[in-house]
Amino acid sequence: MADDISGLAVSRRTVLQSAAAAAGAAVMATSSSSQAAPARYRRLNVANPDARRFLESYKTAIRAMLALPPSDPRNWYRNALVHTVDCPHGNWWFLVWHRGYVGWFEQTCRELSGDPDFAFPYWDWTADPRVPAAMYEDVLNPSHPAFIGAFEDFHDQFAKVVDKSSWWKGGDPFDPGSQYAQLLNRSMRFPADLWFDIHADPRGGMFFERDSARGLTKDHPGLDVDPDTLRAVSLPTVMSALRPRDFVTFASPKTAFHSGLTGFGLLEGSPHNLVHNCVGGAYNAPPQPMGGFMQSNMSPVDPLFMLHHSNMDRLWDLWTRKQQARGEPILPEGADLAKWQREPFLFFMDSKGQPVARRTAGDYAAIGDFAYDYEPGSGEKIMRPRPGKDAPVRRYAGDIKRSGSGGTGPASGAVALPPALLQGSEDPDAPALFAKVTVAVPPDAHTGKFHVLLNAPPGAAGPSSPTAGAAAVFAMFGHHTPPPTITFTVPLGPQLSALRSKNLLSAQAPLSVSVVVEQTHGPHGAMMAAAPPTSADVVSLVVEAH
Ligand SMILES: [Cu+2]
Repeated sequence: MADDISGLAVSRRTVLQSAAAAAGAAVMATSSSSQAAPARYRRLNVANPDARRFLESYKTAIRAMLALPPSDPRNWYRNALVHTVDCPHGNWWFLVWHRGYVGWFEQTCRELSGDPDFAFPYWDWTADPRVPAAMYEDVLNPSHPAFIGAFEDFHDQFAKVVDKSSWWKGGDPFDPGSQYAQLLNRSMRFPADLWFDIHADPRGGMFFERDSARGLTKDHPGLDVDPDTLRAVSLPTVMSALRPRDFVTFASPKTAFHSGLTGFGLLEGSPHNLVHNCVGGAYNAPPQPMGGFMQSNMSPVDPLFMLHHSNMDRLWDLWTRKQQARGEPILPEGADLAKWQREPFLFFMDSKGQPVARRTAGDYAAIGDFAYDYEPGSGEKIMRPRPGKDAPVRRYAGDIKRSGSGGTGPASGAVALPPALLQGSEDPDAPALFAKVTVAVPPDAHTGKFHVLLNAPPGAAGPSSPTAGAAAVFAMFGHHTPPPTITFTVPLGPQLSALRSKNLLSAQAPLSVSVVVEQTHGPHGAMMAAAPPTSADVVSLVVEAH
């Protein structure tokens, strides 16, 4: 088992584990995502002095994993490769897959650090939008010499183990329960495809040399290098992201498989993606390094990944507790629930280097026997009591006003809303408005930013920066085949108040929504030659009052 990359071997032991997990599931169903019983482990804010002990344990675990041979599934880079071949982004399995991934990895750190209480600290980027200073210490910094310094060395060390791997062997290509079928879904037909994606893809690779392993450096650790990222992590954005009242709007849109990308909820598409790209150096200006693992599908090579994703998981747990407190659904509903629950997750490995027995999305819907909870952090005020029950979510379909180029302003959609919704209200319990905007993705927009504008003035897609007046900014993340269209969930409330205060909003006129694409980078972090922002075709528009 330790000799190849395998998740397929079903031993008597894993069968027994499955039976135990099934028995445990009945018990787990009574405890919520947010731990009805006291948790055994606590994920602390990294700024809490008590988190120091866990950072030291994390260092011990990282050193141990870097020292394990490539044949051991718990090797540091082997773990990152699990993310490379199986991570979902831009769909409704994003949160639940990463909960499983970080949860198993935390157990491995507990095992290899010898710290029986180990739990990941989380990086609350809303409270402190800088890479935590401790993450530049020792092996918490991916530029430390204990990490592999160049792609050639990485390839030399791991080519054999990838070649021998069972990932591509013996699976039924038509059975989604086989690893082989999962890999084919993402066009990884054989090991050479993986190596192409990691290194040879002219659109950008995933491996970064030691000197540019992290784009934000000790001297420049701030997310404020990019004002859009700073806004994406701000409290108003996080509070908006917690407002949706159904799982799919809060998370990201439905897809058929977890390798598919269709669009982004606010939490994933804005703070999650922009923090990845920003820490990965994608928004740096020379001479700061433009490279960095965090912008790629090998992002778990940077130890900061686990702190970023613990914060994402914290916000999911917070949203879940809010939903429970109000008697609202915490998971997909109706026929969607079974579809979401049975999606196979086949690549996770446990703290002994064995394939895990919990192999579906539904196994990670609750924190369950990972048994951690969170020290409270930013966004907690969403838990304030609310009088009465909320009205049902209302939907308003928009028209496509002008699609395609040729006009003076950007292509847009328009939606007529009841004046009461546009007039604004001081009531904090007034419905939160979200637009679900679907745009045709320009072929070169893979690394760009998407600015969603309300009532954009003519010329908003011109050469000047489109950032002022955007309702939200989204970015793509990682390496996924760009789909023909992509849907963003955009909060309207804050931008409507801004327009109202400038007398730029009529409660009677339809609201126009448009999307401007700002190209930021070419391959491998090379700066694009000042490409002017372009307008993206809006192909559908719905506004929802949550
Ligand atoms: Cu991520």
